[in-house]
Amino acid sequence: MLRIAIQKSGRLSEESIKLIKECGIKINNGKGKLKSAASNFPLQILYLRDDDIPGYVYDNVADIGIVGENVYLEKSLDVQAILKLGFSKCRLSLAIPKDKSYNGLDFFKGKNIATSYPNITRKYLDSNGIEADIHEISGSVEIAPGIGLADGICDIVSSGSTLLTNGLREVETILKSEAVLIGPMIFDKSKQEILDNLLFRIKSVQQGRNNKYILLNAPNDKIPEIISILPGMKSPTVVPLAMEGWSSLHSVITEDQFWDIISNLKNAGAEGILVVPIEKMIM
Ligand code: PRT
Ligand code: ZN
Repeated sequence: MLRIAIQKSGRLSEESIKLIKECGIKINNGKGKLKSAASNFPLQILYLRDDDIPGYVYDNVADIGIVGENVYLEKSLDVQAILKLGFSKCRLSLAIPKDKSYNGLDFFKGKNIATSYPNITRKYLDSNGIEADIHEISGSVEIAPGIGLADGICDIVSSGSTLLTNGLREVETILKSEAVLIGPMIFDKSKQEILDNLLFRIKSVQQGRNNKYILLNAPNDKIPEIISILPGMKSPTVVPLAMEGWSSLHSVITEDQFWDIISNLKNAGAEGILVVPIEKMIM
């Protein structure tokens, strides 16, 4: 049995549960539950506050966990980041009142910075040779400059609208963060086997999310040109259509690639282009 700790409720919880379910693992995640067991995979899920997850993994209360890199790095415990998960993306940034002029990091010399991330902030300032006072506060960091508690803040930014409504502007990005799967430095053999199976499933889901199945029709004489436009992968499947002289081409491309090549495909004579999501992809 492998125990995974995920956030009980918040910005990580929905995507964490979705990922587990997309791995084909059946869980009953009723409201208010503290833990649940999967019915078709040796996995137990513990629902916790995100800040506690690295500590629980370190103490072996949970075997693995899902947290933001920001929390993982702030706790700086002896646990490892096993895999980036691609959701709950955000950044940790320094921000100052928008009417203050900013001429680089020297601005912060001898200033007060309010943050819930004192360790990451301190490390960043130290590595840049800036001495500043760090005020650790646990929430509503963005109001600190407005009430005279600090000259600037270091906080999580996503859209930037929280900064804007509090009269602040982002001046430095310290860290780009996304959800990560964390675990201990060393696993038991039996746990490692379950983890390997889980990682195989997660990677198949991730590959599926990043790729699309593309189908298109083309006159046979256009096929070589169309194949030259379709990026990467092995050669596409070419299936004859009922209509004489026409074929259907099937291939796999990443979503970004699709938007880059769509007009080239059309110009080369492709018609009836379908782009279909892939549920899982095993490389
Ligand atoms: O209760 P618990 O302790 O479990 O949850 P929490 O309240 O500490 O965390 P939660 O759910 O807010 O965030 C969990 C994780 O999501 C964070 O550790 C980040 O890795 C990630 N994440 C992604 C964010 C954001 N986006 C985000 N926008 N975490 C926080 N915010 C906050 C930020 O603190 C600020 O107040 O949203 C505000 C900024 O958002 P914008 O869009 O206005 O810029
Ligand atoms: Zn938290």
